[in-house]
Amino acid sequence: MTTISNLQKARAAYQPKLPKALKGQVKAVEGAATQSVGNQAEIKELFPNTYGMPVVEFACADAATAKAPKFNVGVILSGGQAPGGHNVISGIFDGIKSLNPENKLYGFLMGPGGLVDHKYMEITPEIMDAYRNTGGFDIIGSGRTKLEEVDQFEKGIEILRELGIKALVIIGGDDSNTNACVLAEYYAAKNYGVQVIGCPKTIDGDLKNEQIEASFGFDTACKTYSELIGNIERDCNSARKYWHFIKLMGRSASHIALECALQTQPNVCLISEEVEKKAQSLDDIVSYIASVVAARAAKGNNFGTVLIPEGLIEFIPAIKKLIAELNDTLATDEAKAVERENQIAYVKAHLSAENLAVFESLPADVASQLALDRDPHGNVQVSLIETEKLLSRMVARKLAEMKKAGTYCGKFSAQHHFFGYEGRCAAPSNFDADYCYSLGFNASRLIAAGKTGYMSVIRNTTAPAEEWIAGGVPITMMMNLEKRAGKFKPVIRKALVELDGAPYKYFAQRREEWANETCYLYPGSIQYWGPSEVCDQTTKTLQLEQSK
Ligand code: FBP
Repeated sequence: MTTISNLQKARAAYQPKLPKALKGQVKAVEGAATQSVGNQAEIKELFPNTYGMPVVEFACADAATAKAPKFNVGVILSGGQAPGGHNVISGIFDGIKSLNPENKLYGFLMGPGGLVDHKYMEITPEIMDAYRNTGGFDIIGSGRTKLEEVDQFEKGIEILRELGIKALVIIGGDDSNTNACVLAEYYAAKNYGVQVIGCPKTIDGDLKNEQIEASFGFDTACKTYSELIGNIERDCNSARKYWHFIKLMGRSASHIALECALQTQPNVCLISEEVEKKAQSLDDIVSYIASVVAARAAKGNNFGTVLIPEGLIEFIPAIKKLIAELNDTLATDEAKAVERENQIAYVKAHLSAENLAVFESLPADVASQLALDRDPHGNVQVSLIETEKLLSRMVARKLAEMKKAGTYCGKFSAQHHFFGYEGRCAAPSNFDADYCYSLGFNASRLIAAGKTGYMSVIRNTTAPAEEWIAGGVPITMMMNLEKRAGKFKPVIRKALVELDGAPYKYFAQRREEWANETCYLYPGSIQYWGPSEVCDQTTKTLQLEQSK
């Protein structure tokens, strides 16, 4: 018997808000032809059938249209979990049923691999109702199989045909949406008659650009981490004896760390993009933290909080260079054949003298993580590197030297935390519940309009949901060529924290005060019912970016 909590029961009854334009009949208004953000000639050549398509915006249509002919849709959840995934699916479900109640939605199981291996389930109304407004991806599961080979696409079309599926929606991050575009192009080139639509997911917040204001899940994940950070700040301000080193998920980009800093005002927050810009070394970073610890100690405050973005290590220029050479070294067939226990010796034998020196200067656990497994998209698995412990160890050493030199006279005791998996499956905030449902419902309208190779996009998101703008953006528009696993590949450009952007500037102007004073903010838990200024606020990042 399935039991659910009272909160889940009450939350199941929540009806997510939709933009006005999606509430009745819609018409697609098309803009001008588009171009990719970089390498236009190359991207055009690689995507001859899906390049240059116009941006689409939906508007209310006056005339009611006849019931649409029946069609089926498939959906895939790809990559790391993000709050609101179930609502994207319920948006697609309600969207296609509103076009024709006989339409069916099939979910492919455990990520893109389900399409290739023909593992699927029909999402019935009863199943759908059990997952509305809940966190997690457990309705169909997720996975990181990379869809990039022709035989995978061909295996996919077999099952899509068998199930009468007219369109596939891939819910994923930058890499998964890149693959969605490759699949859309392949099916279009072959005239297979199956459309592919992407949806922008990732707690990391790095899938955003002029067209996409935010990836879903970022809002809830940051609010969840900020609640925990606020609790730790209050504990540390009560006991006054610990420095808390908190690593935050987010892969390469520091959007999550920055947003959490804006919500909680910690004593230190490192921003990887700034470290790279200023060409800081590990020692520079350690010296900065130690100087804040010493300044607070001089006022009798032997406590504090330090936020560390997960990808920090990759942005230290010397380490970035090392990772680039490691990526190329590990991408060869010869390297792939090396036994795991011999891999470190193999890379050491192949590194340049400069990179070998950096490699050998790192603690053994960090060095081996950089040299070992990549995820299926070729990324270093930064969530496995314990930067919070590495930094606190090095700060303790630096403070000991400062004590000897008479420049520090405090006590330093550290606690370590890693907040990542805690936030990825949280029940979606009202913003994510509404945003995700709208993204899914909107995807059903892109399918009905016959679009393929588009990403579902909802804009104007700091306004009330009624005023949100719904439409689609050709995925090729967001692409450029980047080096992956030793080769240049078409990929969606990842959005890193912009140092001339409003969120970073707001933080940079206040961080000195936050370092020296104790100005903690305690955001508390996500609220679902109550005044709109408590329940329906977007992230501070989005508010600052849209200057509201
Ligand atoms: P996506 O990019 O797939 O959304 O994943 C986000 C993320 O949570 C990163 O922040 C983190 O580095 C990574 O997934 C962890 O991956 P895994 O779940 O495979 O451990």
